[in-house]
Amino acid sequence: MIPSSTVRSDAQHSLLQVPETQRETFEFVFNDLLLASSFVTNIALAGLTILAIVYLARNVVDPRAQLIVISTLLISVVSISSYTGLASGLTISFIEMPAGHARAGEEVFTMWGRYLTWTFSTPFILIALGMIAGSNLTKILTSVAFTIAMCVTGLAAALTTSSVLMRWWWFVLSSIFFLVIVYIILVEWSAEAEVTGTGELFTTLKILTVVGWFGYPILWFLGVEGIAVLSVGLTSWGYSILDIITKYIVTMVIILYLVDEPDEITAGADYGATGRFSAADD
Ligand code: RET
Repeated sequence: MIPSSTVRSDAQHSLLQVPETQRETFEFVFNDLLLASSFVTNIALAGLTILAIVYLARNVVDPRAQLIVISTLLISVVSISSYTGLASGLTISFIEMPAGHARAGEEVFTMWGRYLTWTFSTPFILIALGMIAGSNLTKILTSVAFTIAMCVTGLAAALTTSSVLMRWWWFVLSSIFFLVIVYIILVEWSAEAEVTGTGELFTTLKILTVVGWFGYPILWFLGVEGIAVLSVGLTSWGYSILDIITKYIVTMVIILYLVDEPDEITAGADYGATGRFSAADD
């Protein structure tokens, strides 16, 4: 008997043809309403989040509070660019899966641009969280370095076509790096936030972040990159929904807290000054 995935693949080959040019990939995306809407919705939400931040935080003057605002802004700046890359067919490819994969030998739709751009967005989430907790540069930069490592090895997992074992080994490596970040958030920053006085806000952010972030490897595992039990459209919507929680909702929770410039967050006009400038000179 011919496995159903092979039949589907043959049908896909003859009916749709596996896209080869960027134009064909672009048309493939926009012929699939579920897939296209998962990209377009996020372009709209990232744009709205940018506008909301600019409007709500327009009166924030403290440089430390501003740094957190800018960090949240950059999450959506990366996101709108990331989803534009996906929607335009630029950061999507059809990749032939190796023997042993559930869709071995098939050209499988891979949204590798997601893994690539998380490399640039997740550091800004962590900078904002670490600063809210009142953590030090060592821990913030450690979390940033590990999230970059996690995303790049996740990208490698998705793009490796030589061996299914090597795909899963990349996945394991990426997951180990992920656990370092989870440890920093749950143990180090949670304790520091209590001392800083941002414990309550941090608890909300921590739950949204840790629960949301665990969804990504689960989706990778269940989606077409992993054991392939979820369709491409569903996987993409899964990531898009997780992005809404871990980026836009987290951002709005942070901004609504920051606009009042509470003492727990601010550090005075000289914060981070690189010259002899001082607020008193004004
Ligand atoms: C991958 C696959 C390999 C194993 C692990 C993963 C984790 C990804 C995470 C992504 C978070 C992304 C966010 C994006 C917001 O812009 C790469 C899926 C552990 C945790 C928050």
